[in-house]
Amino acid sequence: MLDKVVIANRGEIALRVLRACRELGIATVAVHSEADRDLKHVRLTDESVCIGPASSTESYLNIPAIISAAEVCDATGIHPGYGFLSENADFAERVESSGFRFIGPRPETIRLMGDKITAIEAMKEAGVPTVPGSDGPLDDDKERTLHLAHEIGYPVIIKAAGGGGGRGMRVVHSETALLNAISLTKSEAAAAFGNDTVYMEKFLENPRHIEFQVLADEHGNAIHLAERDCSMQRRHQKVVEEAPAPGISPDLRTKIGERCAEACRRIGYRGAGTFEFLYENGEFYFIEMNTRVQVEHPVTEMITGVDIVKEQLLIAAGQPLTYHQEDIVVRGHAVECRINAEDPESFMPNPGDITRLHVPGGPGVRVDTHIYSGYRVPPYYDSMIGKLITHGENRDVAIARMRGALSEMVIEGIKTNIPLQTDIMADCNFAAGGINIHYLEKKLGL
Ligand code: MV4
Repeated sequence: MLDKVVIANRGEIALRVLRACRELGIATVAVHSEADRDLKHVRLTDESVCIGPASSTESYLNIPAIISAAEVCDATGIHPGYGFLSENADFAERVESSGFRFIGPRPETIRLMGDKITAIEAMKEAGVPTVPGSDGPLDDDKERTLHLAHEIGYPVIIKAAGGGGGRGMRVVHSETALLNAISLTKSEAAAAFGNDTVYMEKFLENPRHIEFQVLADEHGNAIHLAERDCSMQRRHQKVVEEAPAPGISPDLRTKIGERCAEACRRIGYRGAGTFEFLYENGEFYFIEMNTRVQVEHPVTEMITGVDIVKEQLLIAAGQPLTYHQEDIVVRGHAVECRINAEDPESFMPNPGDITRLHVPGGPGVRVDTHIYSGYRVPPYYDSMIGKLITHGENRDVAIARMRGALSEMVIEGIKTNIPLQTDIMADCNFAAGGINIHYLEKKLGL
């Protein structure tokens, strides 16, 4: 049913999707930009099509070019990876109306989750705990808005319905600043997302970012694969992720995980998905759902043994889930360090030629990367060039293996954030577990 898949992405995730396809005997079509002819997956794929110039808008975001490539190659499905068109409901719709399977949720589901207000509403109805807030859009009634903020209690946060991932939000600490903050957020949202709808939530001051992985098939089955802690971030860019989240009891994991799985059944979710929560004082608060495979999916794969990308392909092919909830057991602990081609001090991207490369190995070490010795990192795309993932029987072992892996890794010719990651792995507060979303920026003195 899925015999040939177009990989509508680049870099490490394109290679990850190619490997999953190969394992399932699915042929692959790499669609790539003019700047990406030398990508590793382009060399390994069955077929490839150049879909446009280096600029993402003309290649990886070029919907007609990607669909044409699928037609020319007689593909059956399209895997969007993460970023680019992965959460674009219009793309998913055009893929499916052109007769291909979109390897992800139904377009209506992507649209439902793309609007943060409808997403929260759907989750609240399904029994997923949410942040106290406006329960819908803010209207023009200033008195009512002021009253609402008073009821919720300051500080509050104003968020754009069309935002997400840290875009289009503003914290308000007092009544005097509220109405002005709302108008500013509305005009920014109108310009950025073409939608000036905003909502209000209680602002949580020192939360952790914990997310639950789910899988759902077209036959009404849904399971959760426990949670990841992604609190180690800078400017909304995750730097280190781990699974499971330190200090979350098996009972709480089951309780929240089951709520997420039940929500998937209720909305008829299809594919892999992530429920993002803020976690503070022992409570989970849903904020957003991601309808794609995420960068940090490997830490979940390492602790559960489930191949998430393979499951995405099987689900898209109409098969029932390979696993029941009782098959899912958390084994040990996994940590992921994102490796970026960037200046470790300024965080500025640092593309260029990789003149020498040595990758780490040994027990519990996984390297997800598309780079090779002689590869030139182009300047046009995200600076992430790979991920180092370690697994161990407990968190200390996973971290010790990550320290070893980072020390073995040699990347010459470009600057990378390996020194920063080495620093984080030596940090005693990280070692203790449970740092919050502000920790890294404070540590870096921002
Ligand atoms: C919040 C919050 C505090 N309280 N919502 C930022 C990204 C977007 N996904 C939601 N974000 C936040 N929403 C309430 N009610 C703090 C953040 C936030 C954050 C969340 C996750 C990871 C990193 C973050 C960094 C700054 C702010």
